[in-house]
Amino acid sequence: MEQTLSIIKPDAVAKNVVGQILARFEAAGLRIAATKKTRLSRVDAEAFYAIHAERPFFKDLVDFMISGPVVVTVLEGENAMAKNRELMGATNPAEAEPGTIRADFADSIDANAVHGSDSLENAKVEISFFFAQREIH
Ligand code: RTP
Ligand code: MG
Repeated sequence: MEQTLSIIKPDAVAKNVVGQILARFEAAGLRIAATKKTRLSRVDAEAFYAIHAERPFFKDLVDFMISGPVVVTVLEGENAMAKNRELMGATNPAEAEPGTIRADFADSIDANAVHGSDSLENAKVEISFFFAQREIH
């Protein structure tokens, strides 16, 4: 069964909408295979988003991701990666389809509520960044 990584970002954790976001995953048929609340160090966030290291928004992205705790979740189900991306909506909440997580909970392109793996290959890397195999069920 396909797995993908979701991060509920510091803005959504601060807004106390973790349960509402996780409920959307379940309502869409995805299962929670692992989940935990954690806080990224600067080194963690720079490594996690290393693919964006040369982008102009990199420092803002890292600063934002370490600004408070996050909730990381392994989602499992048919087409889990694409399904999660669909539930999330566009990166910029102003462009996100109504009813998506970002349309409903995000404030800006930086504080955009959730992260989701964007390929199966990245999902594997991102899941093992946060979880040991024995923590995933
Ligand atoms: P994510 O990786 O967080 O799931 O978001 P994404 O795939 O939709 O977007 P991506 O292109 O991977 O960018 C990662 C995060 O960087 C911030 N960003 N800011 N100011 C900008 O132009 C800009 N572009 C991207 C966003 O917070 C985005 O989620
Ligand atoms: Mg991305």
